[in-house]
Amino acid sequence: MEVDVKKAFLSNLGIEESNRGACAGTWIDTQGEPVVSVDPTSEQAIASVRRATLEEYETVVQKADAAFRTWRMMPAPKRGEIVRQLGNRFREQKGDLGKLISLEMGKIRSEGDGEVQEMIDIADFAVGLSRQLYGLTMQSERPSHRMYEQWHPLGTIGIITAFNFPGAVWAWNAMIAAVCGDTMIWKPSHQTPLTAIAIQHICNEVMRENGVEGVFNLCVGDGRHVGEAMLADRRLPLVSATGSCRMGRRVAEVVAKRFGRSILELGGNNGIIVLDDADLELTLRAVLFGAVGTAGQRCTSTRRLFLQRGIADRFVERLVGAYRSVRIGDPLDPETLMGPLVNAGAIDEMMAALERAREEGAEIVCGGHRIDRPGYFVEPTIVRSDKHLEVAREETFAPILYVMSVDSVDEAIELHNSVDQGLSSAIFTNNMIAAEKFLSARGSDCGIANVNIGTSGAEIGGAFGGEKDTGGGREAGSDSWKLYMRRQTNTINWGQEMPLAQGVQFDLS
Ligand code: UN1
Repeated sequence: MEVDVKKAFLSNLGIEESNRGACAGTWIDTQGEPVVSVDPTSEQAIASVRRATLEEYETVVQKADAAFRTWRMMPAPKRGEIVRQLGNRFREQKGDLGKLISLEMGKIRSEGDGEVQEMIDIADFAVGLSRQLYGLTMQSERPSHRMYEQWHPLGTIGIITAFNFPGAVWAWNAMIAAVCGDTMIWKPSHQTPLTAIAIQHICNEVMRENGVEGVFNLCVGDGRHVGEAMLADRRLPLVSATGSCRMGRRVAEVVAKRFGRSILELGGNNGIIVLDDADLELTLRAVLFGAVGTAGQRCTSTRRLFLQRGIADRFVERLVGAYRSVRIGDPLDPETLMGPLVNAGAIDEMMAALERAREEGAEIVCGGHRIDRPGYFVEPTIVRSDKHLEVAREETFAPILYVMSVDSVDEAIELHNSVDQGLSSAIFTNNMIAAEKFLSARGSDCGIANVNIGTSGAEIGGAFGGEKDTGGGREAGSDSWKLYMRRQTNTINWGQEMPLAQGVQFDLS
């Protein structure tokens, strides 16, 4: 983008050359170390943000906590109405926000727009949900007693997000938390603070129009300071965090110590099983999107491929052909299918993983190099080996696909489940028995298991998250909302007696 055009585009989204990094109703003049957001395509600085200090964080929590006291008393459908307006604003700004995400994070335009669509979708979902925060009624064992449960707002929620979905994952949490009556503090990734600033401006506008303040709050800060403060802060009854397993372990530990609740969406190591009878056209497209889409930087990216022997060589050959025709380049160019990695460190990690694969005796079938041009570009890479590589047990946030051959669906499931992570999984087959086996209790051990659909690109309607080291959290659709509220069981005696449960007698005289 031309410098002037870029400046105008950013300023339209409320982004200046230097930005304040915290907002609680109004923007706070943050005094922390500035963080520079770098365009991974050009390696040029886009703009900078001043991080919040611990004192500024304190101001944000106090405001959020004060706002909770009123927000929780607003009827949920009224909160839903405000979320509806927010969703509409995302609709209006979809193009610009999508472009900003592409610029700052490096995903291609269509995926940037798709991410904003995911924000719109979850807003719509939350609007409907605002009239459906249902509790159950139960049959009391005591005469003239009524028993039921209701759901109350929980408090101020901490939302910690990663660079790869700089808008959607916040929205999954924020839209649901908002209709549930919670206020929130968002700590975005230091790689993508500008997307957060733009979104915060939109929230501010909508909230101002509704005469409400302090529901959506922002705190760009250091993990070691602001992040740690959030984890230890008893005023945040729930911390929802997306990131690495290492980071999640720390979140779980510190939050649990104070009996807080956490929602963890951590690393994935997602596999696709392809059986001999699969529709290979369909499979090819799904594997390509899963492994190369977002340059392999989704939690749900396909990292491992288990091919039944009958089709293995043929499929790899076709996959290599497809990999070679992937257009790599500027994510804002509509012709591009794969943009850059997020930073130079990501390239180093990718190269280190490939080195380990070679040491373990694997073959790099295609790709494997950094591309010699400005920006953090790499070739999408296929690694083939006879056994399950040790390096393939770890999540490397890069477009590396480890391919293994298997004899049967049982062997494939066993290998598939042998890693520590458990986010997303898929099988490609037209054999109903194999598919059902994969979905059964002895099948995939992941939070998401698909048939003839790849591992990435889940819709918001389902609960999103995974098992084992993925952290066990669930966000977005289904009944994930329950984690953002507190449950209260109520029993009402409308009779003149005081019978005790379990038939206990406790009378004077
Ligand atoms: C993530 O990578 O953290 O299912 C989220 C998907 C997207 C969300 C990914 N809807 O790939």
